[in-house]
Amino acid sequence: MNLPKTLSIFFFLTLIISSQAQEADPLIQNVTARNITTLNGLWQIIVDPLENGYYNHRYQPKENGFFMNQKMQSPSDLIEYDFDEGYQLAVPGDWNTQMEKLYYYEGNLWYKKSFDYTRQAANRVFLYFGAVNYEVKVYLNGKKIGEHVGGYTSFNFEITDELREKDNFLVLKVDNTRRREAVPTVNTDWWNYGGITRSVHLVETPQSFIRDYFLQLKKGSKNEIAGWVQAEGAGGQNVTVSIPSLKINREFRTDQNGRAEVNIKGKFELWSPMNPKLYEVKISTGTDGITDQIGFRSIEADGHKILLNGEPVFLKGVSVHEEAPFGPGRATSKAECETLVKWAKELGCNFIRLAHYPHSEEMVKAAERHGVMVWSEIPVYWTVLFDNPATYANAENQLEEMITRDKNRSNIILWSVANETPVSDARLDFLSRLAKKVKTLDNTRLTTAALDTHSSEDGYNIIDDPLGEHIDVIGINQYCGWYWGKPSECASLKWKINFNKPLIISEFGGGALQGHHGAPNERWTEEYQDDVYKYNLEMLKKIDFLAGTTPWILTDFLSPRRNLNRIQKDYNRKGLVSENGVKKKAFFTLRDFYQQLDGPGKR
Ligand code: GCB
Repeated sequence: MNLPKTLSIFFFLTLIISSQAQEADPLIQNVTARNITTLNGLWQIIVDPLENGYYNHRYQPKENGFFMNQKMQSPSDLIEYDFDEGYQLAVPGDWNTQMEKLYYYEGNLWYKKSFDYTRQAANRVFLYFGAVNYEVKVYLNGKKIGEHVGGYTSFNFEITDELREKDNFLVLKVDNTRRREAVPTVNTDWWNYGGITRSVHLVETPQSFIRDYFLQLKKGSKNEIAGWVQAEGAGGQNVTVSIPSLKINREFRTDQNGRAEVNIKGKFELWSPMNPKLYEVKISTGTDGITDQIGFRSIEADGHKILLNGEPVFLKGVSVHEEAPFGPGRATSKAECETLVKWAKELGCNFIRLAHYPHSEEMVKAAERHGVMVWSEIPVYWTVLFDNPATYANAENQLEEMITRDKNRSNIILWSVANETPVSDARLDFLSRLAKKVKTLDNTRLTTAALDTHSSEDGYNIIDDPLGEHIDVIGINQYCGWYWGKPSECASLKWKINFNKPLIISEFGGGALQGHHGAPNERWTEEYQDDVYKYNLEMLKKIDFLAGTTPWILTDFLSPRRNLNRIQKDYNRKGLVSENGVKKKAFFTLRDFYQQLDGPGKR
């Protein structure tokens, strides 16, 4: 046997295995519709940059780390920490904007929450996290429950056997150190908000329960739901799926793996921005039942057009970060998500690009209720290590977690695998594999990625990134009038596309400090930003293969790359709305453009 090859296979396997150590349980679908007890609220914390609570002075993991939540038992004891004498942070929430001394902090931090809990004797209990950035080890009552990597997706662990009625202590070791091999990598243009940024709940279920389900219209159909229900426990159970308002009540049977294939024909009122119809759908087994609000719609690409329910639709969009509408910090509440969606609606949007990572379930649901379609993406951003198998495994895991959570949301029409990644063979292999993976998880939606353009010919920008072959819809980010060219030069930019596929201009824009006025050629004024919009919108009007756009970006957002203090104060100023919620001039320019598109005979 060839030794170097054997070694490299061994190395590869070790990387994959170590990247997936103590994986979370398969995700429980639609957690908030279940019997939950929230652990949101104040948690005790210890800031531990040296990981002193985890490693000893020989850098070996400690048996008695901070996860033991030890207390002095006698006056002579030496225990150099006490969660209950330290600081507190609100969960959900990022740590950076809750405590001044953590503003720039990237590293290791411990969280602790004590609680009592009585479950019904025969039931099971799971510990659910909406998201923790970036890496977390979870301990309950001193025992390790599991770990998770990836800062923007949900995960859960079963804790039935570890849980007691009184004085549970849940300890998390959270680390948001940026790493070259991670997803995202070290280099981004958003704040690396650390901590438990989304909700934490205890979820109680019967022994045998409905873990997951996928109920959407069959690809290419408008009158047939095709999907499945995954139940825990023995096979051969009956699963009932009912939609009371349509008088649909159908029974299916699980196979030996607990999975029931579902197929339901019906006459559905289809979900659309004009009519965001959601049906109450009830799924039940002999032991469990769950209700969801599900919309049904079809989405397809036909040449350069995107068809929603069989009709061409122009995606009037805007990009959005998961940034609190009245910053700073992560958006954490339903009300904040509603505000962001409301602003997008005021702009005239029927679409948002949730950049650059999966946003909270609340955000996706808020958009769904308001008839706003969604582009959802994983943080494969700029220069991740495309030739590293562990990086691929991590990206694929985040992709799977994103799709697992949101696959029943009718407003999600696009799964995006990457943003502005440099062309290479390794990257093409990496991203095309991700695009293929999407189809194995969900073939009802379209794939996309935000690309750059690389070549020009006879005054045309040519869209020819080889990844275009592997995705359904092409996204292009371009910053004419900001990073290159003058705003007035943008109107005459011309485009050619080498693929018979829809195009979305997934970013354009420029920065302005809200309230800063001046001549249109003065950077950072609202007038300059407005000109960037005016001329770029002129350009868009002339692209006949354009299917939509998501300008960059709805609100100003924190990014440590933005160091021009007079203007930026750590904010990327390309928002159409300031961090205090005040609309800039360009907001109204984009709104007018979208209103014109709605006029008679327009797209
Ligand atoms: C981009 C990136 C986005 C940045 C933006 C900017 O191309 O995709 O993440 O924030 O440009 O403002 O430079």
